[in-house]
Amino acid sequence: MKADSGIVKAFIGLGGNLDNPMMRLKLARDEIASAKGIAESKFSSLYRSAPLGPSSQPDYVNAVMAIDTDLDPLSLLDILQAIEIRFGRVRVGERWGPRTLDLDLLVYGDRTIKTERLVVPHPELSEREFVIYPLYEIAPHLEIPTLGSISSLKKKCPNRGLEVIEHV
Ligand code: ROI
Repeated sequence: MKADSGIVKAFIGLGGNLDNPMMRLKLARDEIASAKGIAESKFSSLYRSAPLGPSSQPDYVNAVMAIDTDLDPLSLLDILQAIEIRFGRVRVGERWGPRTLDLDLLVYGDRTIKTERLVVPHPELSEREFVIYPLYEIAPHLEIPTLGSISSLKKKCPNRGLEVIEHV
Protein backbone atom coordinates (compact mmCIF):
# COMPACT_ATOMS: atom_id res chain seq x y z
CA MET A 1 0.00 0.00 0.00
CA LYS A 2 1.20 3.54 -0.69
CA ALA A 3 2.61 5.20 2.37
CA ASP A 4 1.07 8.60 1.69
CA SER A 5 -2.31 10.03 2.59
CA GLY A 6 -5.49 9.03 0.77
CA ILE A 7 -5.71 6.04 3.05
CA VAL A 8 -9.19 5.24 4.24
CA LYS A 9 -10.36 3.05 7.10
CA ALA A 10 -13.01 0.63 5.95
CA PHE A 11 -14.91 -2.21 7.57
CA ILE A 12 -15.83 -5.53 6.01
CA GLY A 13 -18.44 -7.99 7.29
CA LEU A 14 -17.70 -11.68 6.84
CA GLY A 15 -20.32 -14.41 7.16
CA GLY A 16 -21.17 -17.93 6.10
CA ASN A 17 -22.99 -21.04 7.21
CA LEU A 18 -21.98 -23.86 4.84
CA ASP A 19 -18.91 -26.12 4.53
CA ASN A 20 -16.82 -25.23 7.55
CA PRO A 21 -17.55 -21.51 7.80
CA MET A 22 -14.95 -20.92 10.56
CA MET A 23 -12.17 -22.13 8.32
CA ARG A 24 -13.53 -20.21 5.33
CA LEU A 25 -13.71 -16.97 7.28
CA LYS A 26 -10.11 -17.36 8.41
CA LEU A 27 -8.90 -18.09 4.89
CA ALA A 28 -10.92 -15.16 3.54
CA ARG A 29 -9.32 -12.94 6.18
CA ASP A 30 -5.84 -13.96 5.00
CA GLU A 31 -6.76 -13.30 1.37
CA ILE A 32 -8.17 -9.87 2.13
CA ALA A 33 -5.18 -8.94 4.30
CA SER A 34 -2.71 -9.91 1.58
CA ALA A 35 -4.47 -8.12 -1.28
CA LYS A 36 -2.63 -5.23 -2.90
CA GLY A 37 -3.80 -1.90 -1.52
CA ILE A 38 -5.20 -3.38 1.70
CA ALA A 39 -3.66 -3.60 5.17
CA GLU A 40 -5.51 -5.31 7.98
CA SER A 41 -5.86 -3.17 11.06
CA LYS A 42 -8.18 -5.26 13.28
CA PHE A 43 -10.17 -8.46 13.22
CA SER A 44 -13.03 -9.26 15.59
CA SER A 45 -13.71 -12.49 17.43
CA LEU A 46 -15.66 -15.09 15.52
CA TYR A 47 -19.34 -15.13 16.47
CA ARG A 48 -22.06 -17.71 16.09
CA SER A 49 -25.38 -16.13 15.10
CA ALA A 50 -28.89 -17.36 14.47
CA PRO A 51 -29.86 -17.07 10.80
CA LEU A 52 -31.60 -13.91 9.75
CA GLY A 53 -34.11 -15.15 7.21
CA PRO A 54 -35.41 -18.70 6.99
CA SER A 55 -34.63 -20.54 10.25
CA SER A 56 -34.34 -23.91 8.47
CA GLN A 57 -30.62 -23.36 7.82
CA PRO A 58 -27.49 -23.77 9.96
CA ASP A 59 -26.30 -21.04 12.32
CA TYR A 60 -23.87 -18.56 10.80
CA VAL A 61 -20.33 -17.66 11.70
CA ASN A 62 -19.77 -13.90 11.47
CA ALA A 63 -16.89 -11.50 12.02
CA VAL A 64 -15.88 -7.96 11.10
CA MET A 65 -12.51 -6.81 9.80
CA ALA A 66 -11.08 -3.28 9.85
CA ILE A 67 -8.70 -2.38 7.04
CA ASP A 68 -6.67 0.58 5.84
CA THR A 69 -6.86 0.93 2.11
CA ASP A 70 -5.90 3.21 -0.72
CA LEU A 71 -8.33 1.49 -3.07
CA ASP A 72 -11.47 3.26 -4.19
CA PRO A 73 -14.72 1.62 -3.04
CA LEU A 74 -15.48 -0.17 -6.31
CA SER A 75 -11.96 -1.57 -6.63
CA LEU A 76 -12.29 -2.84 -3.08
CA LEU A 77 -15.66 -4.39 -3.94
CA ASP A 78 -14.08 -6.09 -6.98
CA ILE A 79 -11.50 -7.72 -4.72
CA LEU A 80 -14.09 -8.86 -2.19
CA GLN A 81 -16.30 -10.35 -4.89
CA ALA A 82 -13.34 -12.13 -6.50
CA ILE A 83 -12.51 -13.69 -3.11
CA GLU A 84 -16.15 -14.76 -2.63
CA ILE A 85 -16.02 -16.51 -5.99
CA ARG A 86 -12.63 -18.11 -5.27
CA PHE A 87 -14.05 -19.54 -2.09
CA GLY A 88 -16.81 -21.10 -4.12
CA ARG A 89 -19.56 -18.83 -2.99
CA VAL A 90 -22.68 -20.88 -3.24
CA ARG A 91 -26.15 -19.71 -2.41
CA VAL A 92 -28.65 -22.44 -1.91
CA GLY A 93 -32.25 -21.86 -2.85
CA GLU A 94 -34.18 -18.75 -2.08
CA ARG A 95 -33.12 -15.23 -1.19
CA TRP A 96 -31.74 -15.20 2.36
CA GLY A 97 -30.87 -18.89 2.06
CA PRO A 98 -27.58 -20.42 3.26
CA ARG A 99 -24.24 -19.47 1.69
CA THR A 100 -20.58 -20.41 1.92
CA LEU A 101 -19.10 -16.92 2.16
CA ASP A 102 -20.44 -13.40 2.12
CA LEU A 103 -18.15 -10.38 2.19
CA ASP A 104 -19.95 -7.06 2.67
CA LEU A 105 -18.36 -3.64 2.49
CA LEU A 106 -20.01 -2.13 5.57
CA VAL A 107 -18.34 1.25 5.97
CA TYR A 108 -15.84 3.16 3.83
CA GLY A 109 -14.39 6.07 5.79
CA ASP A 110 -16.93 8.86 6.07
CA ARG A 111 -18.35 8.29 2.60
CA THR A 112 -21.96 7.56 1.70
CA ILE A 113 -22.30 5.74 -1.60
CA LYS A 114 -25.48 4.85 -3.42
CA THR A 115 -24.95 3.20 -6.75
CA GLU A 116 -26.52 0.22 -8.46
CA ARG A 117 -23.63 -2.00 -7.42
CA LEU A 118 -22.81 -0.66 -4.01
CA VAL A 119 -24.60 1.02 -1.12
CA VAL A 120 -22.43 2.18 1.81
CA PRO A 121 -22.97 2.25 4.74
CA HIS A 122 -24.49 -1.17 4.27
CA PRO A 123 -28.29 -0.64 4.20
CA GLU A 124 -29.14 -3.35 6.75
CA LEU A 125 -26.24 -2.70 9.08
CA SER A 126 -28.31 -1.20 11.90
CA GLU A 127 -30.65 -4.22 12.19
CA ARG A 128 -27.94 -6.89 12.17
CA GLU A 129 -26.59 -7.86 15.58
CA PHE A 130 -23.99 -10.07 13.85
CA VAL A 131 -22.53 -6.89 12.32
CA ILE A 132 -23.11 -4.38 15.13
CA TYR A 133 -21.55 -6.39 17.99
CA PRO A 134 -18.31 -7.41 16.25
CA LEU A 135 -17.99 -3.90 14.83
CA TYR A 136 -18.39 -2.48 18.32
CA GLU A 137 -15.76 -4.92 19.60
CA ILE A 138 -13.07 -3.58 17.26
CA ALA A 139 -14.19 0.07 16.89
CA PRO A 140 -16.22 1.12 19.95
CA HIS A 141 -15.93 4.83 19.11
CA LEU A 142 -16.89 4.53 15.46
CA GLU A 143 -19.29 7.10 13.99
CA ILE A 144 -21.08 5.73 10.97
CA PRO A 145 -22.23 8.21 8.33
CA THR A 146 -26.04 8.71 8.48
CA LEU A 147 -26.47 6.00 11.18
CA GLY A 148 -24.72 7.55 14.18
CA SER A 149 -22.45 6.03 16.77
CA ILE A 150 -21.86 2.29 16.94
CA SER A 151 -22.51 2.39 20.69
CA SER A 152 -26.01 3.83 20.21
CA LEU A 153 -26.74 1.32 17.44
CA LYS A 154 -25.68 -1.47 19.78
CA LYS A 155 -27.98 -0.21 22.55
CA LYS A 156 -30.92 -0.43 20.16
CA CYS A 157 -30.03 -3.85 18.74
CA PRO A 158 -31.07 -7.04 20.60
CA ASN A 159 -28.30 -9.65 20.45
CA ARG A 160 -30.61 -12.60 19.57
CA GLY A 161 -28.33 -15.06 21.37
CA LEU A 162 -25.19 -14.03 19.46
CA GLU A 163 -22.12 -15.59 21.05
CA VAL A 164 -18.37 -15.45 20.68
CA ILE A 165 -17.04 -18.81 19.55
CA GLU A 166 -13.41 -17.88 19.12
CA HIS A 167 -11.40 -14.94 20.37
CA VAL A 168 -8.93 -13.84 17.74
N1 ROI B 1 -27.86 -14.42 9.08
C1 ROI B 1 -26.78 -14.39 9.89
N2 ROI B 1 -26.95 -14.71 11.18
N3 ROI B 1 -25.55 -14.05 9.46
C2 ROI B 1 -25.32 -13.70 8.16
O1 ROI B 1 -24.17 -13.39 7.78
C3 ROI B 1 -26.43 -13.71 7.27
N4 ROI B 1 -26.28 -13.37 5.95
C4 ROI B 1 -27.30 -13.34 5.13
C5 ROI B 1 -28.70 -13.68 5.57
C6 ROI B 1 -29.23 -14.80 4.69
C7 ROI B 1 -29.59 -12.44 5.41
N5 ROI B 1 -28.77 -14.10 6.94
C8 ROI B 1 -27.70 -14.09 7.77
O2 ROI B 1 -27.10 -12.97 3.89
